[in-house]
Formats: sequence, structure tokens, C-alpha cells
Amino acid sequence: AERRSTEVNSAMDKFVLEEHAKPKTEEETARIGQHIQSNFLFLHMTAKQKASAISCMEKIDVSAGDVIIKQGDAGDKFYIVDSGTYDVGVRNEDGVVMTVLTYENPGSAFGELSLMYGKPRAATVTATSGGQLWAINRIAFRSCMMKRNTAMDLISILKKVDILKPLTIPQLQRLSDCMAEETREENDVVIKQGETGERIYIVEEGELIVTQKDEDSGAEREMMKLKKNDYFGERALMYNEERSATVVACTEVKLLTCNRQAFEEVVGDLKLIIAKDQKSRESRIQRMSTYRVNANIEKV
Ligand code: 1OR
Repeated sequence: AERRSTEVNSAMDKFVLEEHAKPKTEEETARIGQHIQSNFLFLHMTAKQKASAISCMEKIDVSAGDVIIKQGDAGDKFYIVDSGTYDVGVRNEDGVVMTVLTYENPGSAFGELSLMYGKPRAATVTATSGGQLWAINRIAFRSCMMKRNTAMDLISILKKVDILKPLTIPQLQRLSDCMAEETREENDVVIKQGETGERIYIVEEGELIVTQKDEDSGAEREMMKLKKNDYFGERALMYNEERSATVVACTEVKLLTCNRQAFEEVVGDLKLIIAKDQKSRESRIQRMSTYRVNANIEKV
């Protein structure tokens, strides 16, 4: 039944995509292919999927001042920048519109949020120069872009991480764009106390243990365990200190990681966000050491 429904779906998709295909020259097809190469929405698509997405794109000429998307409207199209510059404005509660972002590179894409989540347009996008866009309509977008997509999976992982909970979906999207995945073996030392650190990590799979050297005895003391959706490595980035603890994988682990620059760029002031979460983490460490002390006493 599973197989059958996949077949039916792909037949449907083929029909939908053919129906929505827009004529374009080979040169245009190649150019769009170049543009979308580095866009995360297309990252994990096969060549065939990309080709059908491109075939549905329609050229739109814009002039400076054109409002491409209006906040609050229903979403109808998704856009890819071919040329020109575009400001993203978000209206706050007081009705003041703030420019939050400018798209100026070919291959930048916008207008996907309302199509993916069925919500009104989250921002207004205005052309600030003349230029050209490629647009895909909602039906074609859903049929070629909404396949099980690793970019989307990544966002759902990031959404579960405590420090990232205050972030909006567009911010998570931008963050997911600069995250890399790392696999480590059991017993691998991921960060080492005393070293300088440039990366923050999120646990996607597996478990790690945090240890600190006891100043008097020199023995490694277990501080806490880290598991799925926990993060670590943030302190060295926040306070420009050396790594304050060692983190070792106790199973095979899958980690998501990004460097300080990318993280700060996307989520703004790293310190503010993490400081909020620090309190709950500290109380967790305290609970754990109390437990350890009790356990030792029992043994004695
Ligand atoms: P849409 O379909 O909602 C507006 O139509 C588009 O602007 C939206 O999809 C995104 O593609 C794009 N918040 C909301 N929309 C944004 C944002 C944004 N940035 C780009 N778009 N930001 C949050 C501002 C509080 C900026 C995040 C870096």
C-alpha cells in the first residue's frame, strides 16, 4: 500500500509539474541552476527534482518600488532572485515597519514560509532596484519542494533545542543554513578543557559526558550527561574563555555544529539567549552533583 501510494503521488506530481511548466531558454535554465546551488531550500534535492522545480519557474520583471509580497496577504508564490535588490520589512505591534533583511544575491529566495506553513505572509518584500525574479506558484512549490527535505528536518531538530526556542522560523532557517553535521565515535573527545573554542554543538543522536578536572586531586569529575537536543561548547564562545570542561562521546554521536561567527550573525546576541538558559542548566548540574555525593555516601 505504501509503495502504491508513492507511485500514485509521483504520478500526480508529474502531472502537476507538467501542467505548471513554464517555457524558458537553456541559458535561463542553466543560470537558475547556478543560482540555486547554494540555497539551502534546494540543498538536498536530486538533480531531477531541481530540474522539475526550475521548469516551473516563471520570469518576472520588477521595477524599483514594486511590492512583491505584502505582509498579511495569503501566500501564492515563492521567489528566487535573479537580479536586483529586495528589502524585507516586518511591521511591529505599533505599526512601525522595520527592514530586517536585504536580499541582494542571485539565488536568494523568499516567500516560502506562508506556502510551507499555510500562514499569512510574515513580511513585506519590496524591490529597491529594477531586476528579475523567478517565481513558482503554490501548487508547484508544494509538489516539488515539500518532499521529505533535510532542510526541514533540520529545522524541526533545532526547534527542540532549549536555547533556540525563542527564535522564529526564519531565524532557524538561516541558522540551519550554516550548520554542519559531525559524527563522532565512542570515547572521542569533542572538546577539551583548557583549549580555545570556536564552535557550539547540538546533540542530534547519542550521549556524551562532561567532565572537569578537580584542581586538588587532578582527577576528572563527572559533571553531567548530554543527550539528544542538548547543546554544549557555548561558554568559550560567550565569554572568550578557554574550554571550561571536557566533553567525551560515550556512544557514537551525531552532532550539529556551527562556528561563533555564523551563530552570532544569525541569532544576534548569543550571550542574552544563552544566559536565560544558563540558570536552568546550573540547577541541573547542582542536582546531579548532590545525587553523586549521596551515592558516594551510600557506598561508604
Ligand atoms: P513569506 O511567505 O511569509 C515574506 O513572505 C517572506 O519574507 C517570508 O516568507 C520569508 O521568505 C522572508 N521574518 C519573516 N519573513 C522573513 C524574514 C523574517 N526574513 C525573510 N523573510 N525575519 C524575522 C524578523 C523578526 C528575519 C529573519 C532573519
